Amino acid sequence: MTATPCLIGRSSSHFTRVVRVIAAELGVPYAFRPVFDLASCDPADYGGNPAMKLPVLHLGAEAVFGAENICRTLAERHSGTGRILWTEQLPGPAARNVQEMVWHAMAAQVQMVFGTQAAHLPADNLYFAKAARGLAQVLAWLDARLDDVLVALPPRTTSLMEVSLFCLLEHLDFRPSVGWEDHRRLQAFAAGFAQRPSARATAYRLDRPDGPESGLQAPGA
Ligand SMILES: N[C@@H](CCC(=O)N[C@@H](CS)C(=O)NCC(=O)O)C(=O)O
Repeated sequence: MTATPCLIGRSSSHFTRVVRVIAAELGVPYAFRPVFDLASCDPADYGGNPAMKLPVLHLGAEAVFGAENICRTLAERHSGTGRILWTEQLPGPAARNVQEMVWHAMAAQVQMVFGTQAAHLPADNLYFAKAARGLAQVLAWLDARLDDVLVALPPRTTSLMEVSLFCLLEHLDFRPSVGWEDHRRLQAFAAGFAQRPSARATAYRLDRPDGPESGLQAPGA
C-alpha cells in the first residue's frame, strides 16, 4: 500500500497553500506537519530541504521540494477526472507571462515579509524598497491583463496559474506589504476563487504548537 503523503509547510505560507488548494481540488489526501520556526538553520526542520525552504512533501522515504513540483507529484497520484492546467499547457506567452509574474510576486513577498517582519531589517533599504516597487508594478500589470488571459484558457478544473495568483492575492491581505485594493479585476478574480471549497478549506492562519498541527486531511480539505 502507498504511504499517505506528508506535507511539511505552514498554514500561513502562500507556497504551501498552492499545494493545499491543488490537493483539495483533486481530492488527494495528505497529512500536514507545520514548521513553527523559520529562523531555524537546520534542514531537518524543513523536511530535509537543503535550501531550508517550504513546502516539502514526504512520500515514504522520498522528499519532493518546491510547490510546483509537489503539485505535479500529487496530481500523478490522482486517479479522478480533475484536470489541472500546467504552465506548458497555457495557450501562449501572454498567459505564461502571468504565471512568471505571479511566481516573481510570491518570491518578492517572501523577501519583504521575511526580511522586514521576521529578520527586522529596515523596510526602507533599497533591497526591500525595490522589491516593493516591483511588486506594486507587477500587480498593476496583472490587473490590466488578467481578464484577457482568463477568457482564453481551455476547459479545466483549475490552473496552477489561477491557484498561485489567488494564494498570492489573499496573502497580500494576510501579511500586508503592498496594497492591491484599487485593482478591481484582481479583486473580482480573488473574490470569485475564494468561493471554491478548496479555497475555503485552506484559509491562511498561524500554526501553533498546541494546535491541531497534523493529521490526515480529508479530500477537499
Ligand atoms: N521555490 C520555492 C519557494 C518557497 C518559499 O519561498 N517558501 C517560503 C515560505 S512561503 C519560505 O520557505 N520562507 C523561508 C525563508 O525564505 O527562509 C517553492 O516554489 O516552493
